Amino acid sequence: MKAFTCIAAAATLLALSAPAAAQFAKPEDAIKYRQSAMFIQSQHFGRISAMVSGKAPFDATVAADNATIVADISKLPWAGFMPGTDKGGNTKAKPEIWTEQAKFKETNEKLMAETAKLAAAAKTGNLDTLKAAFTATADTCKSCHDAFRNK
Ligand code: ASC
Repeated sequence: MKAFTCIAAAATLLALSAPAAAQFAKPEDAIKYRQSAMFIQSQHFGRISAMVSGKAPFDATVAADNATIVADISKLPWAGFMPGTDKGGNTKAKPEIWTEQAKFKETNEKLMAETAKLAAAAKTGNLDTLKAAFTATADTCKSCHDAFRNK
C-alpha cells in the first residue's frame, strides 16, 4: 500500500512537472526530434514572414493560427538537447549548448517569451503590431543560431 501510494504520487508529480518532456530511445532520435520541431516552427513562421514582407496577402486569421502554432512548438525542441546528443545525425549544434547551459537556457526562454508575444500580437489583427513582434522573434531566432548553431 505504502509503495503504491509512493509510486502514484511520483507519477502525478512527473505528469504535473514535465508537460513537454520527451524520451528518446537513442541520441539520433533526440536530434531528429529537435530538428523536426525547428522545421515545423520555421514553416509556420515562414507563413507569417510572407505576410509581413508583403509576399502574401495579410490574413489576420491565418497569421494568428500560425503564430499560435509557433508559440506552442517553441516549447518542444529543448528536450532534444539532452546530454550525449552533441554528435550524431547531421546535427549543427555547437558544443556551447552543453558548455554554456545557462546561456542556452536563457535563449530558449527568450524564444518562448517572444513567440508568446507574437501570438498575442497576431490576435490583435493589426499588421504593424504583428510586424514588430515578428521582427523581435526573428532577432531571437538569429541570435541563438549565431551563438549555438554551426553554419
Ligand atoms: C526562420 C527560420 C529561421 C529564422 C531566422 C530568423 O523562418 O527558418 O532560422 O526564421 O531566419 O532570423
